[in-house]
This record gives sequence, structure tokens and C-alpha cells, in this order.
Amino acid sequence: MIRPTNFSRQRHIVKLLMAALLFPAAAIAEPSEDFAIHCASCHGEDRLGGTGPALIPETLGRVRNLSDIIAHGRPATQMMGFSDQLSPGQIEALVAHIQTPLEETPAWTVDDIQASRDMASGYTPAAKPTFEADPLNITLVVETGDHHVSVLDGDTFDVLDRFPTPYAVHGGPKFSPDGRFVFIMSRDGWVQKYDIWTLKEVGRLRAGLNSRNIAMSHDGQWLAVANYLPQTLTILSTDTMEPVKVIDVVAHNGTLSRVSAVYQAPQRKSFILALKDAPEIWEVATDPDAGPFHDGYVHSYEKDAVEAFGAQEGLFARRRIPVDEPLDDFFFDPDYRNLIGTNREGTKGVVINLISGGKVAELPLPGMPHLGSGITWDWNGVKVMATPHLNEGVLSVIDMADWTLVKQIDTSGPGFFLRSHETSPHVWADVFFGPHKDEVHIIDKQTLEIVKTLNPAPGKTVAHTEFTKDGKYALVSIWEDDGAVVVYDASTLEEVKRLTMRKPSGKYNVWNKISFSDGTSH
Ligand code: DHE
Repeated sequence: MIRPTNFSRQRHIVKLLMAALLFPAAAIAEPSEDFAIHCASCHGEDRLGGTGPALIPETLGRVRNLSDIIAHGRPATQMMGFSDQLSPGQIEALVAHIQTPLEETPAWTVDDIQASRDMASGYTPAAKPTFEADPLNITLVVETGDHHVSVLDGDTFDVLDRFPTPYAVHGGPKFSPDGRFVFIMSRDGWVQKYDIWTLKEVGRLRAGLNSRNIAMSHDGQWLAVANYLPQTLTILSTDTMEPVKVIDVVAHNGTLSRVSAVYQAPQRKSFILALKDAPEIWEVATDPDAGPFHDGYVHSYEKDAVEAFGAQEGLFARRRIPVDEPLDDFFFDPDYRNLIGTNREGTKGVVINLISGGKVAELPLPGMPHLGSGITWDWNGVKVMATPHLNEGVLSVIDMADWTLVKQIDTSGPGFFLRSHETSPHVWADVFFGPHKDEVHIIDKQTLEIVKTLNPAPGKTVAHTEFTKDGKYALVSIWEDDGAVVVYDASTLEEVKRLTMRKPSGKYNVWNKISFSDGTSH
């Protein structure tokens, strides 16, 4: 044990005395009491959220300055500062309290989800878009600085609407197949439905307590929500926003598993699930006629899921694909015959054939490949995919026919996102981490060389590109609270416009998403 020196002990005693004088409550209150007095009315007595977000380690993991937020609040939100009511010691104790896991994993049943459903009272659908802009060239910008989404006209870059989202949106919003509605998910498990034609929110509900991402079924009828807490997959009706099924994610050996992510496999008419805690991949049928025989192979689809939907035999039936170790962060080939995932240590890529369920290949991909950000294009007569690495300044380019590594392109630091467009000769790759976090590399898709590096805001994090529908413009985020979306001419690589935004993160063009453009991750 390290004993405090006399000096530090004296300093500590002085601090305590001062705190007791300035904040008399500090001497007596337990952090749980302080939580009940100051936090529970917004964040819930159970810490699972209310008007404010859940305060549990699963969701707070990414928030770095908790004591600062408790002391001084968050600008432009209802979170006020408590530095005049709580001593620094009390604030530190509160931080430790909210970072302590809950004693029991809370349940979140169909009834809880149904009870959280909050449909907008004044919403009326429209027969056609209520604006002049091309509805398929709308681009949504998620602004994480103050939890809003801006709706951009993809031709003029006018902001048609700016609406509040639930706290801490993560992952790509998912559009209905006609591009009319969009579903947005927060890490707190809230799912929001927004009508692009009327520029109005339709409603929202809480599908999980700590969620990862969402996926839309091939026919647009169902939305799946991957949850960490509880360990479930929630399926919602996209039309009514009602929960239709909550599937407990229990592996073959009885282990409960978190769901790392859920993906749409449109050609297979199914959802594919990455299980975090079990060596299994799940496939959940989204078509009553899919199921055991739908790809010519006889797979064992589990009965309990089928029976729950007696009249629609096959809907949500579940197939388990055993793997050697848990796999995460999936990327699919364009016809969804194979997926490539990474192991927990982030040292390799494993290719699984979805038809046979067998392992096809293993690739050495050290440095935490971020396969989910991968994109594909045609190169030398073959389809290649590229993936950034989160721990290394390289991009790996992989031949998708024989799953060999074509090239590793050195970058000036680890990147997060890649984007391109069918009409663009370039891949846009950000450098998200390290001293060059302000750079975006422009890579020639044929020579696989960096041809230019953009630096739109020196010293600031610059990340995530999205193209307009026709590929003429590329939009890049200056990922800062006083940030911007910078619009580039995708041919000349010159800046044409800068739109002020609050920490803009992902951007999503309706057409590129619903057409499954090669240049975007799905
Ligand atoms: Fe993401 C997408 C997982 C950290 C911003 N991220 C995704 C997806 C997954 C994923 C599985 C695909 C979901 C989809 O779109 O359906 N992300 C993870 C992680 O496991 C990781 C590394 C750790 C974690 O805490 O979850 C992680 N992600 C981050 C961030 O730190 C980012 C940069 C900031 C943030 O908002 O949390 C971040 N992730 C994003 C964005 C997308 C995303 C903007 C959508 C990309 C797209 O273009 O589709």
C-alpha cells in the first residue's frame, strides 16, 4: 500500500475541511443518495434513463469528461452543472457510482418496449414530398454535438429540416426501400422513425437499454435492433412501430450473448447476427417462405422461433452457424454469399460461406481491421474490397474472388471510414486517429496509390465522407463541436461549400443507401 506523505495527508485534510464548509452535504451523502437527489429525476432511479440518457457503464464507456459534465453541464442541453451544489469529492464519487455496473441485468420485455412507444400526435402522412428537392438525393447529417439530424437537399445543400434525435445516435440510419422513411438508433436503445416526405418525426420507442445498430428487412417490413443490454434482438414493425418479437440470444451451449451487430442480407431474405459472447453466427429469416430450404441447402432452423408465428411459418426462424471463435464487424460480398468477420483480438479476417455455413478462408489482417467500413469496387477485372485498420495506418485491399490480400496501402494514421461512388475514380479515406487526424486521403481505385491528401481544417478531426446521388460531390465532416460539412467537387477535389454543423458524424444519401451503392458500407 502506498502511504500518503505528511504533506499530502495535510493537503487532503485541508481539502476535506474546505469541502465540508463549502458543501455541508458532502460530509454525509452517499453517492447513491446524491444520485437520487440530483440525477434520478432525469436519468431514472434505476439509472436506465428518462428524459436524460442511461447512466450505466455500457453507455458511458465513450464519455471521457464525466466529472466536467456533472460540474458544468452540457451546453445546449437540459443537463445543468452541479458545481455549486456538489463538492469535487462528491462529483468524483458520483462518477464512480455511475460507472459501476448494475447489480442485475435489467429485463426489457415486449411490454416495456410497447409502453415506451411515443407516437407524434400531430403527424399526418403526405401523398408526395412536401418540398421541391429530389427526395432520392436527400442526405442526412447526424450532428452528435447537440443530437440533431440535418436534412440536406443534395443538389443545393440547403438545410430542409433540422430535427432532434435521441441521445448519442450510433451507426447508419436505415431507410425504407422507397427512401421515404428513415429509422435512427441511439446507443440508449431508442429508435426514431422520421418521414422524409413531410419532414416530420413519426414516433419513437425504446427497443433495448443499450443497443448497437439496426437493420431493415429485405421487404422493408421489419426492423431488427441488436442489443447488448439485455442480450436480445428486438424486431419491430416498421409500419406501426410496434414490437413484434424479442428474441433472447442464447447460444447452443446455453450462454447468453450480446449482439455485436445485426445486418440485412437482402438476397437471402434474412438478418445476419454477430454474437459477441458465443462462437456462433445467427441467421433470422425475414420471409415466411424462407427458412430451411431457401438456398437449396437443408439447414436446421429452430422451431421455437417458427412456432411463435404459427400462421407465418418460417418468419423469424433462426439458424445457427457454428464458428471457431466469436466473430465481429461483418462485411458481405455484393451477392451476400459470403461474409468476412474479424476475431476478438482483431488480428485476422475469417470468411464464412453463408450457404454452406463453412469457413472458406482466413486472412492475416493485424491491427484491428474495421471491416464494417469496407467498400468494394472493380479492379483489374475482379471485385476488391478495402478496409481501414483501427490500430494501424494502413488500408487492406482484398480480392473477393479468392480472398487474398492484394495490397496494404500505407496511410498517415489509422482511419475509421471509407467511401466512394460508382462514378468516382477515387476512394476517400479519413485518418481518424493520431497527429494527422485532420487529413483525408484520396486513393486511385486502379493504381491503389494515394493521389492527394486533403486537409480542410488543420488540427481538427476530419472524417466520414458521403457522395451525392450522382457522385458529383463528396461531403466530409469536420468532426468538432464547432464543426462543418465541407462539400467537395468530386472530380476537381476543390471545396465548393462549407456548412456549419455541431460535431457532424455520419452522412447518408438516400439513393446511395437504398440502391446498395458499391461505394458505401451497408
Ligand atoms: Fe461505430 C457504424 C461498431 C465506435 C461512428 N459502428 C458502426 C457499425 C458497427 C459499429 C457494428 C455498423 C452499424 C450500422 O451502420 O448498421 N463502432 C462500432 C464499435 O464496435 C466501436 C469500435 C466501439 C463502440 O463503442 O461501439 C465503434 N463508431 C464508433 C465511434 O467511436 C464513432 C466514430 C463515433 C460514435 O458515434 O460513436 C462511430 N459507427 C459510427 C458511424 C457509423 C458506425 C458514423 C455509420 C457509418 C456508415 O457510414 O454507415
